[in-house]
Amino acid sequence: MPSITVQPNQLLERVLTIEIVRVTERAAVSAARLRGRGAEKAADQAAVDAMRRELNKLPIDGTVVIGEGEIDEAPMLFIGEKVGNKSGPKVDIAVDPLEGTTLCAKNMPGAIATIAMAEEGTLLHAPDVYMDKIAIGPGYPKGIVDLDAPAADNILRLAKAKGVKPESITALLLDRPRHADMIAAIRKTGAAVSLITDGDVAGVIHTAEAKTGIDIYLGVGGAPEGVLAAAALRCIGGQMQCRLVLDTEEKRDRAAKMGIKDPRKKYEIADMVRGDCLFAATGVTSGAMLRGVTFSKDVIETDTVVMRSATGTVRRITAEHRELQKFHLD
Ligand code: VTB
Repeated sequence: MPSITVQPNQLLERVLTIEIVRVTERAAVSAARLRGRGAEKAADQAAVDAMRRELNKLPIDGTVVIGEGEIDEAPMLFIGEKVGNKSGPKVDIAVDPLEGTTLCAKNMPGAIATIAMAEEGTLLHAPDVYMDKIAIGPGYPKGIVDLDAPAADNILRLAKAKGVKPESITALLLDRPRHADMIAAIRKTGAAVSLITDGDVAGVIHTAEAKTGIDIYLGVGGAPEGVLAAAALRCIGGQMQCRLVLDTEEKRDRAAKMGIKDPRKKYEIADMVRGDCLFAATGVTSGAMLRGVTFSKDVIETDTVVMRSATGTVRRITAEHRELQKFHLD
C-alpha cells in the first residue's frame, strides 16, 4: 500500500488546518451569543474580536488581505493588519468573522464565521467592492459556463452537460433588485431560481454540495466573499469566474493600490487563490451547510467544516465546548 510521506513544511500546514477551526469556532460562538438581538454591529464586533484574539495565538506570520475594511477606516482585522505570533510561516489570510451580519441579527439561517489561509502572496488582494460571480460544482468539463455569456446560455449549457432538462437546474442568486433581469432570463429557460438574502460564501459552496440541490451560483455579491468562496472551491473542486465591479475612478484607484493592474480582469479560481490553501467555516445560525451554535447548560456545541486543498480533504468537526460555557468566555 502506498504511504503518504509528510514533508516537514507540510506538517505545520496540517496542524494549522485544525488550529483555524479554533479561530472560526470562537468567532461563531461570540456572534451567536448575540443572535436575534437586531444588533448587526455588536455581533460583528464580537466575532471580529474573538477571531483576532485566536489568530494572534497561531504560529504564523500572517497578513490580512481580505478583512473588515481598508486601512483608512482602521477597523480591527483591516486589510494589511499583521496577525499571528510571528513564529511560523508567512501567510495571507482572508476573513469574514461574521458572514451574514443581518442573518445573525435576525436569527435567520446561514450566518457563518469563515477564514481562508494560504502562502504569502497567493490570495487576491481585493478591495471591498462588488464582484460579478458565476460558479458551478465539480465534475463538469472546463469552460462549460462563462461569466460573459448570457445567463440563459449558461443554464442551457449546464443542463446539457449534466444530461438533464433546464427544468432540473436550480440557480442560486442574492435576492437583489440588480438581479431582476437575470432572474427573469433564468426562469425563462425553465430553470428554478433559489434566492438568498445574504451569505454568498455558502451560496457558492452549495454548488459543490450535492445535498443542497444547487447547480449554479450567479450574480453580483461582495468581492471579499468571492475570494473566500474561491478558496473553498479550490479545495473541493468546481469552477468559478469573477470580475471586480470597479465602476468609478475611486474604486479603480483603490484596486490599483492593492496591485490590481487590469480592472476588467476575469478571474478564475487559480487567479484568486494562486497556491494551496486552507478554508474553514463555523455555523452561527443553522443553514444548508452548517448547524448553528447551540447553547445548553454545560456545553456549547459548534459545527465546522475545514478543507485543505493540498489533499482535498474535508473535515466536519462537531465540537463540545465545556470551558467556554462554564466561564462564559467570549
Ligand atoms: C453578499 C453577501 C453578504 O453582502 O456578498 C452581499 O454574501 C453583497 O452586498 O452576506 P449587498 O448586500 O450590498 O448586495 C452581504 O449581504 C454582507 O453584507
